[in-house]
Amino acid sequence: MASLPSTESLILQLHDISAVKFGNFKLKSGISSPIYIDLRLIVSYPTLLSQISQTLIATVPCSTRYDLICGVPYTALPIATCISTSNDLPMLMRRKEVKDYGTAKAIEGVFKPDQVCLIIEDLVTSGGSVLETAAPLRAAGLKVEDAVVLIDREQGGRENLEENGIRLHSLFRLSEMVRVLKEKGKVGEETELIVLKFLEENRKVAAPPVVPNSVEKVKVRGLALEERAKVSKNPTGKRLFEVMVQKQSNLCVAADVATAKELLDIAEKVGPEICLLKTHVDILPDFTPDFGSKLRSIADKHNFLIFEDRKFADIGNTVTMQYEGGIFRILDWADIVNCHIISGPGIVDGLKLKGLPLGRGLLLLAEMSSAGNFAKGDYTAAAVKIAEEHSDFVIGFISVNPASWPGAPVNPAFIQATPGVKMVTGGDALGQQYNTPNSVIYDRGSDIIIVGRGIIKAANPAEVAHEYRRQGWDAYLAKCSNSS
Ligand code: 5BU
Repeated sequence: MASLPSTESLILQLHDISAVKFGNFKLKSGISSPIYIDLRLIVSYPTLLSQISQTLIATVPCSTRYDLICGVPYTALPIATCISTSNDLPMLMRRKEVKDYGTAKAIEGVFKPDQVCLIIEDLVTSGGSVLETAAPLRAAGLKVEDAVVLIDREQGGRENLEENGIRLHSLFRLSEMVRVLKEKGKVGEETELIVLKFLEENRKVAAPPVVPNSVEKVKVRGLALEERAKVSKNPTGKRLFEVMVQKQSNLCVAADVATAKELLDIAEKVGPEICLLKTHVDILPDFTPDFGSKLRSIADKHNFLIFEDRKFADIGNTVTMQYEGGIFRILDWADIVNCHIISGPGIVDGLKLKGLPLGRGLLLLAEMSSAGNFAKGDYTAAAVKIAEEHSDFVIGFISVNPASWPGAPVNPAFIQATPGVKMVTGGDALGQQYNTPNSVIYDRGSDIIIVGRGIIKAANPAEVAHEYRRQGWDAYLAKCSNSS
């Protein structure tokens, strides 16, 4: 293979074909820039295109693992194609506009979930375009850990991508490009200083949030969470939808820790990442009457709701007492509780008697995650019927595969929350069964992932919660951006 050209030679060639322009330009990110780089031109110079492609892929450290590549549309598509054909590397294509006919895929090409995809980009400013491409790839189950770019404009893209779990590798940086052009007499000192000053003053350009409707013309499958907040008849149900939107989170952490002290500690750590915290208050040996108010103040600080996974199962009269009284006084501090429907609709009447005046909400156990459970078929259908009859108090369901229910999706006012979630599928020794965030939200039609041990047993729960939140939310966005 011919030896690779130097960075300097590539910079000079780009200048020669007028791909580098100086003046006053408005960038996609909204800022005005004294330098503009138009890499679309390189398709007219096949030798340069090929040189750039080969040098670009050689920039990725050997230790980086990837199975596939995907170019950010459109400019990087020919670069990715060149890399693909010259290195026999399979490629994927991300559609900017998702088709509303045929197979309606956001990603074209063959892949398996958990394969690693390297993103190829021509130029990075805020990193927004790379994130727009990473979101549907991740939502499809692929891993995206690295991106390689020809030119890093040094305006916060590297940091924005890092925050989203993507390492950026660049062939060269904008300041380096200008320095070379100045050294070779292609631009004057004044121009160099203007560009360097501009870079200094614009070190951090925020990446626009990846909201499919704002970046692409797409059809929404079902109603978006904002709309569902409007149709929920219960104040807690409404609030839960609103918090999800505000925090861009569909993550509920199951805080099954050994003590109340640890629970408050984990709530504080994962608080910024979650829309909901789930408790089993009866496992806490150091429970004290002020537990509820302590947890409430953390919930208010981080804007999440509290769900006591009490699984009431008795007759209506008994559950009123269990809900309100005893040592735990759940009604005082839990926004949401849940119940089995094994005892019939009277259980909902009982809980509603106490909960509705305080604006609380109830989830019905329509399905369970454990192997061999009996909550299926007619039982699940009965839960939906009871929910419809009490839609002022019932806010939704504990479910596992609501997309498979007859007549799915059910009334959009109802929220679906799913336990048994981990980064990898599998189970535990006692019958728990796990699915991934993407399969729960995207394939199985749920709204909220409930994650316990996947987060609380991690060395750094806050970091891991961040990753679950990202994957869960990406899957929701991908679901929105696919037509039905
Ligand atoms: P895990 O550590 O992610 O397996 O914890 C799951 C949590 O969800 C745990 O608190 C269970 O009690 C809870 N759960 C569940 O796993 N499966 C169900 O069907 C229901 C609740 Br309902």
